Amino acid sequence: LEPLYSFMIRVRMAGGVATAKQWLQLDDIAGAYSNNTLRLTTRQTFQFHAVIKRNLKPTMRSINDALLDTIAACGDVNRNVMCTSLPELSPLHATAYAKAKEISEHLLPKTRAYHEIWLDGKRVEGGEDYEPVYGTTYLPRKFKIGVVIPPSNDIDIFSQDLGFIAIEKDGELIGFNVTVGGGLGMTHGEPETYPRVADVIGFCTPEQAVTVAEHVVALQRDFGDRTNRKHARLKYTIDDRGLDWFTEELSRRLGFVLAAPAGFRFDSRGDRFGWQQDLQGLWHLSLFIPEGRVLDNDRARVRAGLRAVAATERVEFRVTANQNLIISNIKADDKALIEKLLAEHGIDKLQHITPLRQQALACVALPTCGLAMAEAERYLNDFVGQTDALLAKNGLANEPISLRITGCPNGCARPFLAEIALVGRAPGYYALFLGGDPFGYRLNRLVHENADEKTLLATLDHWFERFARERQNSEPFGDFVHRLLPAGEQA
Ligand code: SRM
Ligand code: SF4
Repeated sequence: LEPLYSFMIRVRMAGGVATAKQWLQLDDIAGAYSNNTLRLTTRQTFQFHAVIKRNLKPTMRSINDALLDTIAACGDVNRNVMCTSLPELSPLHATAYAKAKEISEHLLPKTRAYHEIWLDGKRVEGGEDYEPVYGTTYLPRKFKIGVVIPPSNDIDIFSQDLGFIAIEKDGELIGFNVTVGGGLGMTHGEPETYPRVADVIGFCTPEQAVTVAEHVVALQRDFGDRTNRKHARLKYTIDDRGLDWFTEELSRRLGFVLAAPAGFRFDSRGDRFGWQQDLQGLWHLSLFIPEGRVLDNDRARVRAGLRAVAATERVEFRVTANQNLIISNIKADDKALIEKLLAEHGIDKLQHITPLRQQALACVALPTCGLAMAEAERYLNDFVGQTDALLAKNGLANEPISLRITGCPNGCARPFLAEIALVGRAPGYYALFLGGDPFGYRLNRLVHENADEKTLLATLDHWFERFARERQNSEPFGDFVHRLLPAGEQA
């Protein structure tokens, strides 16, 4: 008798866009083969949890029937390409999203093995497939790409191995600033592993973007560390050899030099909840989904409600990088119907939340993540509630502060870019980091190596009290802590 192995399956979905039909099919899979939930991820896609071994093939086939797949959602290849999801910037969004999709398709492994193993099962003639980008060795490690449209930095562009910052002129996309070397994973107590924010290295035209992506990936394929997986991301290749070496090698391979970066500015990172109308007159509704988990429980019937919305077939869905959802492309005449369906399932009531909760993020962690040291998704609701109470006590109830929790230092909810971050060390214990900025430019700093809940809350209370008393003008919380906490000092 074999043990009851269960697996996580992640869908590939560039930019997080799914049709209503695909939503219904994914929801069917959640019911038939998974644990009756859909998990929205921080890279804008879906995960199925608790898929037992004998259901792997039927699940993969059903995903394929939905015209989606799981190719390159994991592994040492380019992962799900992210793209800003705010739809009101439609003209720019359409071209930027198309570019994200093109990069995603271009960097997809060409191997037929996926189809052989999971779908038709037939061996494809001609032996091993030729991999023009990945070669025979693939990459030393995972690789992440994002396309962001200022002023929103919803996808945390500085955390990506390779980023494209859309630059516009008179409402048209004229090109991208290119960023390289972001990455967040680290290991507690091993300073040679560290989170790093990306550098802006230049500007390329929309036509050059795919070539730039291919050559940056190939450069990492050729120079990334293949002897130590903890040192195998692009950020370490750049730090070991220097940014000048990197840009020169990239220019040599491209056959041209990137232009000087254009000016840009971010002014937000969270989702803009509620209704928004785009320039074509279509409506988009950004919904808060607690902990990014689409399920029915005593708070609301989110899964049933979204299924009912999808069944109208008059909408599209966009998963945001903050594990929320945009119901998209709604005609004015259909708005009332969508609102009615959401109200019938209690989803409207979930939307009345504090600014802290609006931005709060947690990774999956326990019970499904094998690397988790502490709770995250299941702790978020409780910890946000307690932190909100402290903010209210200090007269700060409406402060839009970013709070992120992960079960370990791999950084799946991008904690090191938050103003407040809890990073799991052991059950009930977290390292506390403070002082990131609100828009994702700066890393936060360690203020407690190993704190229980009481210590975490006492430390936050101390900083909130000082913030309420000593902040300068409308200085954000993260900037305040960053200003007052000398480098290297712990609370
Ligand atoms: Fe992640 C590994 C979940 C975004 C850095 N991540 C994992 C695994 C697969 C655990 C494992 O290897 O056994 C987690 C599955 C847990 C579960 O039970 O579902 C996991 N990562 C997630 C998700 C689902 C978190 C979430 O709650 O949304 C995100 C899925 C993204 C996706 O759709 O593709 C997720 N992971 C991230 C991010 C954020 C991002 O990409 O924007 C990061 C930090 C950015 C980065 O990569 O530097 C991230 N995950 C990691 C790492 C550390 C990599 C490193 O360089 O050290 C690992 C561990 C590893 O690769 O060995 C990891
Ligand atoms: Fe798991 Fe750690 Fe990622 Fe959380 S941060 S999902 S605990 S690997």
